[in-house]
Amino acid sequence: MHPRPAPPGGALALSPGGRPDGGGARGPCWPWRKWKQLSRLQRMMVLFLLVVLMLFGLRSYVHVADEWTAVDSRSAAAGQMRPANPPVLPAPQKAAENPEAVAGLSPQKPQRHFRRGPPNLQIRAPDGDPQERRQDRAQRRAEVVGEAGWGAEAQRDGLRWRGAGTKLEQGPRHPPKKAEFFGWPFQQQALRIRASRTPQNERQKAVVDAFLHAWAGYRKFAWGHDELKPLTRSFSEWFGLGLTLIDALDTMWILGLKKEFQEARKWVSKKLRFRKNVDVNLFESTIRILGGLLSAFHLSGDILFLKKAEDFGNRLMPAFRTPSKIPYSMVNIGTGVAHPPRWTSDSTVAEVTSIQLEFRELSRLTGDKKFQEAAEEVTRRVHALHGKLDGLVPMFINTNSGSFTHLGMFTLGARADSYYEYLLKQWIQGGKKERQLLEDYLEAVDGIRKHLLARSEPRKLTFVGELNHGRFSAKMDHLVCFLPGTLALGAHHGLPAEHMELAQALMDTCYQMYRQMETGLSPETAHFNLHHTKILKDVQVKAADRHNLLRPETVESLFYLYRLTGDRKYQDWGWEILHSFNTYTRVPSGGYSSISNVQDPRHPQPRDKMESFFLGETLKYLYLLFSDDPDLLSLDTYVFNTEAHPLPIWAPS
Ligand code: DMJ
Repeated sequence: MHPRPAPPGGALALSPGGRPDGGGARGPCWPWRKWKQLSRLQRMMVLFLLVVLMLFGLRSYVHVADEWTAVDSRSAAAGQMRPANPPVLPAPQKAAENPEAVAGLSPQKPQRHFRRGPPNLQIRAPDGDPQERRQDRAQRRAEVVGEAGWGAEAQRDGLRWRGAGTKLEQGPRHPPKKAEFFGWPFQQQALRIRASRTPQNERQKAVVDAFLHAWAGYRKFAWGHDELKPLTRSFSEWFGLGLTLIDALDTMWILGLKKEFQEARKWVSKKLRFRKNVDVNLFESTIRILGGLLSAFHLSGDILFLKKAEDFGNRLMPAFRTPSKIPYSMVNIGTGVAHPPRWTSDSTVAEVTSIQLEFRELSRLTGDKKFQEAAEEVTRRVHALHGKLDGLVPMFINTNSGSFTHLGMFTLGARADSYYEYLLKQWIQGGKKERQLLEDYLEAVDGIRKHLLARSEPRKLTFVGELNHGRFSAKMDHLVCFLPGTLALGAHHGLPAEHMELAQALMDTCYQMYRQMETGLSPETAHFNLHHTKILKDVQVKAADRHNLLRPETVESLFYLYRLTGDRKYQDWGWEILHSFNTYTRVPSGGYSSISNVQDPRHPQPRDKMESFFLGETLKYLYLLFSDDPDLLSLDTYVFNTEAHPLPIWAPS
């Protein structure tokens, strides 16, 4: 039987229960007859319902299609170990060795260094959530039809929060920036770190095991929160931004934990939102969140991380709006209101001088100079200040006057430590051209030698003490144990050989801070014995300093010392330390916990907290320490920020 012709107006297609070909169980005319029997109101309602259903259908189709595209590109991206922009590029054959060359970035093709022309539309961001991809597509369309720059920027400004309050920041507008931002990072020659493809030795596998154990606890009990509380199987919030997850992203990539990385990446894409009424500490959030996102971007090549970094960087900028240009410690990333801590108008010197690597890199990647300018202005001002002692800086700086406060107190520990680290590392990052940074660093190392070094009894360990208005104190924070690594790194980059000698002497001391404790774990602060006696050990501990927070500085320095000397004793020391972490801080249900007493192996008193830097730094440096591959994050290609996030060294121009 031939179907009857469809009634005019295509009503069949809208008829509930009918088939588009006009057929049906009760004969072709049945639905039409029924339709005609309906009142006008009933027909309107049916039509309305159908339209609503169609709209829903269309929406879910678009969503599912987006998800599938994302899954596809994600699995493709998963095999790609591609830092987006390593300026010190490896020999091309290295990339060629890798069969998973990125489309359009074939190692055979000539290198395209720092090309800043119009974006190459063939090169797509590897991934992103559907909304972000739609924004990208809109941006690219605008560029194709010649709307890039002013038009596209205006369009994006509407989407993007910039700076204080709800007001959009009216910064200088530079039309070419967006083209650079979207185009150039993907046009670089591919350098892949071969982490997940390099066979792991037994010690590295033990680190991976430790990481997975820590991650399992975080995943089960603290997913998306700042820190795991492994004993109570809960979490604590500091900024409420998934701190541990972000800090751990690049560690997962380096350890070859692709599945875990992808799951975390999905959280960043779907859940991480910075439009939040929350105060963050400028320094801590810069080194952990901004540094973590930038490094994840470089290693994975996934633009999602760069976009998040740019968004976050913009939200930190109000911190620099102070009378002195020395930033406040705290900034609300939702309201854009920045302020010093409640009890003072000071910031610490380490805080304001250890954000430069990240802000400079953010400017380089986005083409937006404001980040770099704000951070470097701080460097310039601190450089010119009075109150230093042979290159050593006091611990506090006032955000109104821009001057040092609490003069006469000098330490390489808390509140000043990474000032010294970032002098050297910025100099390396910038291609060793910024002389002022180098001079300040060299002067400071001389200042350390002159004023802060001493030797303990009975083992004559060289340590870095503190100076308080001319009085020397034989006190050294575990934090100071970053120094051997930094000194060794400087020597590797051409600074005097004595720096390496001092690095080795201090490395012994930091190891002894672990070795001389009953648990094999260092206290937070050591007091060195200066008296000739055989009864006392070199390392003395006060009751208030007996805790261990799973800090990284010693294993960080062990990594540098092994990488740069090849002496295996450093690996063995790190292996002992990992063993102690596993014995005294590992919580069976998942995670590791800081402890309150490193001198009591029977009751180390777990504190119920796993700091984000245990995954971001401690385990990463242990893994790198046990690697015998100098190309795994080569020290000639990358510089690690103070939270162990590798950033590329810029090519010399
Ligand atoms: C980390 O956040 C960084 O290493 C910082 O430089 C010092 N404090 C912790 C680790 O101890």
